[in-house]
Amino acid sequence: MKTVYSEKHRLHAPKEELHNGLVGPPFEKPERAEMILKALKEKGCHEILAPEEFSFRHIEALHDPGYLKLLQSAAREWRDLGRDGDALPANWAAGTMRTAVPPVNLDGRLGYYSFSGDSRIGEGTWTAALSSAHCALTGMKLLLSGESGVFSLCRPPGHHAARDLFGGYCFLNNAALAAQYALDAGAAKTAILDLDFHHGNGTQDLFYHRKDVYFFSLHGDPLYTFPYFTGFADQRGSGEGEGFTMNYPLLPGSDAETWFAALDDACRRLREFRPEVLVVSLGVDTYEGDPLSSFKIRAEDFIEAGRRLGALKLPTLIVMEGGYAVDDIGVNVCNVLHGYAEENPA
Ligand code: SP5
Ligand code: ZN
Repeated sequence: MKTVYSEKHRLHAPKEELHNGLVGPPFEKPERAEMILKALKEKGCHEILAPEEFSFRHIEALHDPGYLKLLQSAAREWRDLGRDGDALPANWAAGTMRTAVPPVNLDGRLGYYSFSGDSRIGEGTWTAALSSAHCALTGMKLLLSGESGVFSLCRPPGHHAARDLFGGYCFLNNAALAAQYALDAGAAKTAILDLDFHHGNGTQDLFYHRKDVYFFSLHGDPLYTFPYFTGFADQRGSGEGEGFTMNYPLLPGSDAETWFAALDDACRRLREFRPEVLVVSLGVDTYEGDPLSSFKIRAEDFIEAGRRLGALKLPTLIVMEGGYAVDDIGVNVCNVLHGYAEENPA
């Protein structure tokens, strides 16, 4: 299977992360992508390609101009204020506070354009995030030129990023940008199936009012799980998009049986929708050994998950999202791709 990978992800390497009230070593780190790449190379059946560059209009199609400016300037503005380390938000508008106008002040803007305190913007974050988006766009371009399945080894991940919000380690919504690219290239309908342990709030938001992108997400119940305020079963889309968002919140500790039942339901609805292409937001943080999550998916279950994706017989772009058990992340991702390829031999 063709894999799109850029070394530029290394330019985003936050030194620390706020977690459980303490600043400690980051969960989202360059080793994640490097371990996946290493496992793919050991398998020997993957062709590794560098991403192409794409016009900025593809990014501007889904993200807000003021937001994109902040991503590009925050690290420099932070340093110009005499501060060390990476830019980090610490103030958010909640409840009835006024959000009509983006603040002038940097701390104000960092909060205005984010929803969580786990993500930092350093000198290289923008270059890495843009390159990650280019990996997804390149993967979709390959898919549209006739490949049956492509893997975009994106880092940083993307599914938490909304039109004008970063958070959950995400800055640009790679999967959403790829789906939009497919529509711009002439596809009438696409679907995004999000298997990351966390709800893909950014992707949901971007397409909530639309019927041309059907968004499915299996994730930890938001009453117990980050990002807490989104991903409920009664969120089904609105306006034209009503019925084109489908959430499967699952209780903490859910095992493979529960997860596959939800996956099968999503696959059944997905077949009925008949999209021309499928984008899979692949997080392997559903793994039983993941330090951030609580599902009980075993390494071998990921092979079966790949088979179910492959059995849909749709041109499929698999986009990397989360997964923090770094020692096992390579095997887990390879297992999904292997299962997919079993159903779709080259
Ligand atoms: C892409 C992705 O997977 N982003 C996830 C971001 C989660 N960041 C906040 C995690 C806080 C979880 N705390 C749970 C403690 C479990 N021991
Ligand atoms: Zn996740």
